Amino acid sequence: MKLLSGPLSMYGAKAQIAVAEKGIACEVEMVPFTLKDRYSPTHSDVARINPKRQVPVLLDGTVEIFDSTQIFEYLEDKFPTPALWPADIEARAHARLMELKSDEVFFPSFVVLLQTLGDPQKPETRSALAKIADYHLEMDGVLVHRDYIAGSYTYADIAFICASFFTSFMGGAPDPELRHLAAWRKRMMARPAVAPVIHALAGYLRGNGLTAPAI
Ligand SMILES: N[C@@H](CCC(=O)N[C@@H](CS)C(=O)NCC(=O)O)C(=O)O
Repeated sequence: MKLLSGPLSMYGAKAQIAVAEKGIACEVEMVPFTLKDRYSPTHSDVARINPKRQVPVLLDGTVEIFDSTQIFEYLEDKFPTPALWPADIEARAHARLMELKSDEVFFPSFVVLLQTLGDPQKPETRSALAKIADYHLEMDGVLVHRDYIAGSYTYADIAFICASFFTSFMGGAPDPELRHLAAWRKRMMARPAVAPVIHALAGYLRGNGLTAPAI
């Protein structure tokens, strides 16, 4: 099995953590990426397999798929243990929704910050930071009575630790007073499958003269 990811890819990091949690023998290859030229030139397998020309891409024999959430589903079907979706149908629906919200409700605010370069004078920056802060508050509430977002540890946690690393980098670090969220981040960073992936992202930022968020 081979996973194509990128050294600064939020979605790629999700798939890398999932593969590590499952303990799968999988080669992880970082596609060419620079801050200046981004993903150009596109890796040949990414161009061939993904019409969106994005990472992550997973190759496993005849299976060649893209999109981090599709990869989660494939890994879960092929390697059911340790389970990373809850067994209970309702809890599973909730976990899937929280995974989607991290990618599609929370993370887009990071994209706005990238576009404005976090300029506090721009109303879009202030609006994005406010949305990030609101989401952190919501997640702190979710974590009051549970260790993980959907109860047991799931892909929803993997998605949110990756997304919140990136938003923190652009000035959207969570308020340290949100102690349930802070405890969750500590719990996540204690996981052997999570810490190396997040530290590698931070290392890439530092290696390129950027300040990595404390996490
Ligand atoms: N929904 C996709 C998003 C993938 C994505 O946006 N990948 C980014 C890297 S984090 C990428 O490859 N961007 C290159 C491009 O869009 O040209 C997923 O979950 O995998």
